[in-house]
Amino acid sequence: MSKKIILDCDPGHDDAMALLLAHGSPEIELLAVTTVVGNQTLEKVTRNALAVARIAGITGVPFAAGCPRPLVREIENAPEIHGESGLDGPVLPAATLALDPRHGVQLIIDTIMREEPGTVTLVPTAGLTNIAMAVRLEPRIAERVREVVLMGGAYGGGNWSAVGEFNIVIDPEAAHIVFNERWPVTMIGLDVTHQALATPDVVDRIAAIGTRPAQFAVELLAFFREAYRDTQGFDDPPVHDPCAVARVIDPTVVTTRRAPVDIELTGTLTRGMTVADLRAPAPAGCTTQVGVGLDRERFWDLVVDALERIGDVAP
Ligand code: PIR
Ligand code: CA
Repeated sequence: MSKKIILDCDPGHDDAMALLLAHGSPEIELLAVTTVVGNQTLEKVTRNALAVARIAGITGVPFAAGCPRPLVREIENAPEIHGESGLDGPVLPAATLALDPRHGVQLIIDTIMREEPGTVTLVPTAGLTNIAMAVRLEPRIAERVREVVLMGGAYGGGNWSAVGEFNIVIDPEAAHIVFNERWPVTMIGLDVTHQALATPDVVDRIAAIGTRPAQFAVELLAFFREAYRDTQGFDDPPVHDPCAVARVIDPTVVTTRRAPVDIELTGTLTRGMTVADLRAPAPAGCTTQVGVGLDRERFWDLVVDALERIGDVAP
């Protein structure tokens, strides 16, 4: 049985890879795609999402724009990682899909309330503004979603501060809402995604597929490699967001531990830290899990397989 997901994203090179993985995976039924301010402005990430849809040949899936700024904080984007467009590198085609007229938050709510309870998984790969807004506007979604599997956070060191990960730091209040809801949350943080390195052999495998969408992925990874080398000192770029999708496709790809997680809102050095209490055992009723390990081989097999299944898409 395939798993129904809503992808909430801010493309973003790795968000684009997550969209390709979701679209190309037979285990996933992509119900909706929503965008949120993050790596770039809402306008830019939304345009990028629609461009990726065209490149991947995604049709019949509603795309909607969500929140243009975080709940409390000022807007923070990441142009040093994703460029001025949010998806620098490949040439992006004009959109062919029309945006859904609904607000992204409304699309999330409508989709969850329409489907059978317990069947929809929320997959946020950006700041959690839309998800927090959705559960405040329609609290019943907290019991209705199957789970939230998000890319964000870290327990072993950050990328936007010493201990903070970008998706949480840019809207910690939204993250606080999401992590303290009744729904099950699986946090796929940097501890996992820094193991998902697009090494040259991985890029070669993708290039060998020889299709336009695969070539697009190669171009994304080439830009991401340079950005990560120049700004973060990484030899190979970590492809964060597809790790959350991979966890939904096959839970064994990411090993997790059940542990309480809360969000630091007031620290001077630690604001936006995902404080995970990994002292075993987790208390009864703990609703949060934290990703601790990645089956790299299986992960990249899933990505390559998805791109092969997407095949060639007419321009
Ligand atoms: C990646 C991101 C932001 C900043 C850096 N340095 C690297 C984006 C990715 O799209 C991913 O969702 C998450 N935020 C990783 O922190
Ligand atoms: Ca992202």
